[in-house]
Amino acid sequence: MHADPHAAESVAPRTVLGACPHDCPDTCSLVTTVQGGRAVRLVGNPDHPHTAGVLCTKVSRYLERVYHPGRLLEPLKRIGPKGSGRFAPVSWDEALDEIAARLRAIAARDPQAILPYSYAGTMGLVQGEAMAARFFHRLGASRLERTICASAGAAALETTLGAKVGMPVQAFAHSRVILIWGSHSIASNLHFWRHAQEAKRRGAQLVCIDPRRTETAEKCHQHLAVLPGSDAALAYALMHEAFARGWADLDYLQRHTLGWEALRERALQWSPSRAAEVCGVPAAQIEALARTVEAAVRAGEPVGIRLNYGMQRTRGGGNAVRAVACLPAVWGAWRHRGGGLLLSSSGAYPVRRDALHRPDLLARSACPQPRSVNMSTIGQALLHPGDAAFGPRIEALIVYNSNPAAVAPDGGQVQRGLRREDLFTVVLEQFATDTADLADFVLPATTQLEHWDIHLSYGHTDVLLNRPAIEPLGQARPNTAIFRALAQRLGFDEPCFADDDLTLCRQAFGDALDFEVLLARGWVSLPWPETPFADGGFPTPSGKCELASPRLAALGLDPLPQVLPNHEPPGADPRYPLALISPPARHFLNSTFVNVVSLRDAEGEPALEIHADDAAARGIADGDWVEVFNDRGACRLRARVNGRARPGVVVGLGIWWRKLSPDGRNVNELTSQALTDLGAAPTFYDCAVQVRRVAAPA
Ligand SMILES: Nc1nc2c(c(=O)[nH]1)N[C@H]1C(S)=C(S)[C@@H](COP(=O)(O)OP(=O)(O)OC[C@H]3O[C@@H](n4cnc5c(=O)[nH]c(N)nc54)[C@H](O)[C@@H]3O)O[C@H]1N2
Ligand SMILES: Nc1nc2c(c(=O)[nH]1)N[C@H]1C(S)=C(S)[C@@H](COP(=O)(O)OP(=O)(O)OC[C@H]3O[C@@H](n4cnc5c(=O)[nH]c(N)nc54)[C@H](O)[C@@H]3O)O[C@H]1N2
Ligand code: SF4
Ligand SMILES: [Mo]
Repeated sequence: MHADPHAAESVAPRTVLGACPHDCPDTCSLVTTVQGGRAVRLVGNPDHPHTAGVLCTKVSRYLERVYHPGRLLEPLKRIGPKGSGRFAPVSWDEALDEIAARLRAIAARDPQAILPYSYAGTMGLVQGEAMAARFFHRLGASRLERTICASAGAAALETTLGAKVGMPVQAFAHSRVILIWGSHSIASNLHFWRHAQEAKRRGAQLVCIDPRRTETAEKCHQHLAVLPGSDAALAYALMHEAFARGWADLDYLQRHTLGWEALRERALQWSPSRAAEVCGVPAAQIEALARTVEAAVRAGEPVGIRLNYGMQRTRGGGNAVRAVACLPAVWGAWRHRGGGLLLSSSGAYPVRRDALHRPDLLARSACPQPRSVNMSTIGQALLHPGDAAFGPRIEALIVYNSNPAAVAPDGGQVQRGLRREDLFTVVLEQFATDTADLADFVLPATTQLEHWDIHLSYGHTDVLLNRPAIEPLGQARPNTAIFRALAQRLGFDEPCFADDDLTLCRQAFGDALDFEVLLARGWVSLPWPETPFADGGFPTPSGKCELASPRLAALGLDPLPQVLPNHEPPGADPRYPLALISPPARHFLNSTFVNVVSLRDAEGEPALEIHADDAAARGIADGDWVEVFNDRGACRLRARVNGRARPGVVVGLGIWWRKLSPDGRNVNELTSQALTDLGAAPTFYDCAVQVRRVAAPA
């Protein structure tokens, strides 16, 4: 006779290895303790070198999220007018049958009228775009351009270095100088910060380049509070100093780069004093930074740049990343362990996206070449009536792993689009988010503790496996199961729709990694060199670091990185003289965790940081309620005169849920749908506003 495994489990706790699913470069390894079928403890895996047993505050609270009283546990169907928040529970069969019938009817006219909308609510390759991609390919639905976060920087890296690759994160422990550029590492890249701290203990100089005086900036030796969108000018001034003062590594440039003479010519036009005007900082600060780098370069010591996405959210963001990506070549920094640059490591993975996503299924669909819709202009897209250029009006929206009502720019337009009575919206969610409130059907999704997945990272080069630790709560189902069920109802009988989640995990890398090791240990390190470009060998077509890009030249574009003004240059419009940036809050992850009470309490209230001079000029004191506004919209926030905002720049921290904000709106009321130079990405931090004091919201 066998013992009842559940009876045994109720006494003996067991541990399950998982992976943090969130959109964060650190991709931590998790250890969940389960007792009696319930997860009772969740910690960072001490055996995984990158995690080193440490989780950030938010994910240390992941169990509060999993067992949150607001978890969606049954399918819901809207019964009141759109946006009324009135839903009734229905069975899975009823929900899936009706959704399938609606999609079938729309697809019979034109499947492109159906649009998936998803991003990185989970970074998992399986619960992300695996079964979902298969489903939408087979249907012939519109494709979604997933640009909302990183596509400008990605395009820039691909142009200059050839791929989303860079120095290994652990090498920063050996850097002599670290430029933390457009990154609030303590909030959004904690496990890199560990290496930066170690370098600091060994005597390294840390420099932060960020308009905001973040906790990270406070702990660096130098802080350049540049204006948003001015990074390309700063990068050129640093190149100016290297070329003009004779410490550029001409040997490296000659052997391993393309176009360095042209780059030098342009750099010599960017003296520190010229750049200082664009950046809004004293020239002496730029010169001091150049001297810090020069001393290290002349001594043959490594200079590392931890570039992050903060700098690419303005009109010229792609070119800014290109300009910064030239620096390690000009300095010869790639030669040394601890030298070079890291923006993203995700290009290092031999992931088999075609095996997971099956784009070949398009050929079997009713629309083998569907149009693409940019997720960053979803407001415009939803309001578009449809025409020959745009294609059909969007009639159905299937949202998973994303909360566009809160996170997409120009929130007023997004609201109007999502509130269309004739739009059929299905939202797969764990919680009743702002987006779920506007759905026709809400389908309850599992959390990371309840499903299988496999993860790559954009901050290191390990693969992690996530095993389910507990049974799905209530009637929640993994995204994969929901798309499998829809595929079945639409009569998609290709065998790939029957693949289970563990099979999908195996397919992600095929034989490019040893899956048995992954199953046993939870993570596998892919080989990645300490000094990937010490001898050149860039993954560009030329094999060189393409400072001037032949590919851009062939398109008739400027081959060199450009210094582009913002769409809404700081201070240019007297009606809206302040530049608003809205970077992540430390205790939220985008709009995730805003509903976790302990984390929301840690953040306090939706706030606007403002410099003392800008506050005084408007009669605003710390703690006053203010309205931030421009032509697109307005929102009410609590003023914080706390020394973090520089003059001319205000900071609306974090993407609060609209419905958990004092006036039911958030900072994305202000942001625009204008796009970046490269990568067609949003320009969240390129946003001119005015601020005035108001009475407290009712
Ligand atoms: N705690 C926490 N961690 C997160 C997230 C979160 O919401 N909360 N979000 C995750 C996601 S999806 C991403 S993409 C990353 C984002 O994290 P990062 O890649 O670090 O990017 P941001 O946080 O957008 O911006 C980083 C810093 O850049 C500054 N910045 C703004 N504009 C400019 C500029 O023009 N130039 C320069 N030099 N700096 C500028 C901001 O003030 C901010 O402090 O973090 C991830 N990690
Ligand atoms: N103003 C401003 N706006 C921004 C930014 C900014 O800096 N400023 N940052 C932008 C950036 S960098 C990004 S990446 C985007 C992020 O935008 P989103 O990708 O929309 O990220 P989240 O807000 O975290 O929402 C993810 C949702 O997915 C859900 N989810 C998680 N796991 C699963 C799952 O397994 N199944 C299902 N069905 N759902 C799941 C979560 O509950 C959550 O509601 O926001 C962007 N918006
Ligand atoms: S959000 Fe980032 S730092 Fe926090 S646990 Fe997840 S991967 Fe680690
Ligand atoms: Mo992001």
